[in-house]
Amino acid sequence: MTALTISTASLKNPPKNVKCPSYDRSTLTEGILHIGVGAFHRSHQALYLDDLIESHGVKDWAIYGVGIMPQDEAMNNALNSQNCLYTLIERSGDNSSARIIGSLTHYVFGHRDPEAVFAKMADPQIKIVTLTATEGGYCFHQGTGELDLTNSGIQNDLKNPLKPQTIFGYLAEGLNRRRKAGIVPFTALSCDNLQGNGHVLRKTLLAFCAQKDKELAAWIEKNVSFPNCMVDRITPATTDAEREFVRSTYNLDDAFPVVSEPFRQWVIEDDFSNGRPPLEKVGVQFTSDVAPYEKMKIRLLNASHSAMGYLGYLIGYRYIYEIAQAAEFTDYLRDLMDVEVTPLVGDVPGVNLCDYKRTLMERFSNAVIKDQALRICMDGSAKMPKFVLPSIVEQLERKGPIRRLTLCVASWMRFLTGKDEQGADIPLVDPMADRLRAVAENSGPNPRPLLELTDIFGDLGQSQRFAQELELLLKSLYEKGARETLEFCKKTAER
Ligand code: CS2
Repeated sequence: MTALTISTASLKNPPKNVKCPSYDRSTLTEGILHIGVGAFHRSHQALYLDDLIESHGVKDWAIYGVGIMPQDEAMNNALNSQNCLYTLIERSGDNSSARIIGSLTHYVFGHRDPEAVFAKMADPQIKIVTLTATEGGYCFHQGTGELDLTNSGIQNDLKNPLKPQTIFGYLAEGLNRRRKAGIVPFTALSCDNLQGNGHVLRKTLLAFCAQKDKELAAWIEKNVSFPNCMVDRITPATTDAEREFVRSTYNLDDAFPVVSEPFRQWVIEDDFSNGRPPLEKVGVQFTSDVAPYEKMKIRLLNASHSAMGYLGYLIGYRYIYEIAQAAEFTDYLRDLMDVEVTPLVGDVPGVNLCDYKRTLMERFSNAVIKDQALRICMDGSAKMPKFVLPSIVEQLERKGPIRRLTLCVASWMRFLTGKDEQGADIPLVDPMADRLRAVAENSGPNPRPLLELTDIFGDLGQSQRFAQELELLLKSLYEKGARETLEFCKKTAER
């Protein structure tokens, strides 16, 4: 049987086992503009909005999607050939469910057509701009927390405001047009894995705007709200295997489906200066303080991911579920979370941390979503300072245990040489890849030259205790290999 191509027309006669929007998409208006329509946005935020439209008839919060990176071309082609519809598959064990999401109603490739993005940002109907720009997209210096004005994207955006490359150029131009036209600004909501993501966005955007127009910066400071939020859903990158799964299981021909785990969570600070969708109706938690939730998620989930990714890859695993299920990782991951991270997390309202960690291990072990170790290992220069290093800093302050967290950093440093233990190439995906590889290759088991990169390590490189731990573990990774170093760590780390 020929597979059905996804489009508005095919929604009229969809496969029986696929849930489709029952609402008329032509009656929706777009209240949200989202920058960074990748797998995560499509498995998370777009689903919440789809639920809201489907179950509560809310029609004025459809999403206008934007891609600003050159590599978003494939998403642009796929979505625009499918009327912005796509299949979301949730998988766990033998269960799989498919749903076509209708809440994304436009997709524009800002990299080619920035003017369309500015015009939409200036449209009073847009009340919120949401962002998934990745951890590295905020271009701030780890040591100081200040916007990195030497970043080439930032420099471009200051010189060429109408041809921006970063979120800052787009937000500044869009907000400036609203200001000049006397339109209330939109709320700017970061949906990235950064602690205090709203605070970070506010600080970096104000610093960017102050470089070009002090009045604009002052107007934004006074009028724009930047809520913090915690987002969670493990969503692997789409590969041909997922396309094939959708075709063979659901008889759908989708150029860019997305596969995720069933779990999802979104906790948002209720601070929207220009209205918001009633997302509490579909399971979003609104609170006055997101900080405990963010800290729990980033320090436990994301850091454990990094700890599994680099070390697991060096040992030879390629998928996160293989690592989470491997007996050699069980005690390491448990103690990393229980001994080195949990004491820093504190109380999280309504959450039992033991249950939370147990659920994390079940989620990591999900074998059917096939989350790639290499997805986790991407962009380590941006993730390490957000997920792992802050816990080491806090443990050093309280003279607590750091060996398991330090092993994560050491395995990242070993990974950065771009060669695994058998001498095979490791594909390094990181904006700083060339620089990091060069330093890692030259310095080998000596971590000090990498530690001197203050844009990643801040002041942490000056801690003798941390440097010595790192030396010990990195030397062992080079001399004895990843598997033996993991055993050594398990045996010797403080409890
Ligand atoms: C992962 C996250 O990229 C990473 O390193 O830890 O993408 C993770 O899967 C999500 O934050 C889960 O919500």
